[in-house]
Amino acid sequence: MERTLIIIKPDAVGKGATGKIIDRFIEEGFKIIGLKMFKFTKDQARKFYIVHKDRPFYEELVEFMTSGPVVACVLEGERAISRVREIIGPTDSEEARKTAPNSIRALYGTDKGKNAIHASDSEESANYEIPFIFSSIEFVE
Ligand code: IDP
Ligand code: MG
Repeated sequence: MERTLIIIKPDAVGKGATGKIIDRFIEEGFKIIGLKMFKFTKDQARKFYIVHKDRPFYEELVEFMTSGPVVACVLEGERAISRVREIIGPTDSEEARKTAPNSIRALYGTDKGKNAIHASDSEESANYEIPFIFSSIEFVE
């Protein structure tokens, strides 16, 4: 069993897609073991995305991720990290609509920045991201 973090981003929360996205992961067989809504501060968003600090889109990403509330879930399942990445689709929502039309980014994303959802991309990132957002008493098991 593996754990991974997803964050439903401000664009998707704002358009009312939170329930549909969570339901998709339930239908795909994942167990939700942590769930919360919150709003990132700029400092928190910068730290969460610290691996991207030298990328040209870093400040745009921080602005976007702090523009409204987000909903984070810890999902548990076999090969959860890679399976969830598959379900969310490629980073660019337009590309997702061409190559993975049933992916979450194809269905709810707008472009490469406003792409509806974050998911941990490796065991290393899950191990950084899950305790960044959740403390141990917030898990249901
Ligand atoms: P990922 O979310 O598919 O793992 P990353 O390359 O890790 O994609 O980028 C993190 C996030 O930064 C993306 O989900 C997206 O919101 C944003 N981002 C990535 N590339 C661009 C870009 O070229 N312009 C604007 N925002 C971007
Ligand atoms: Mg990434």
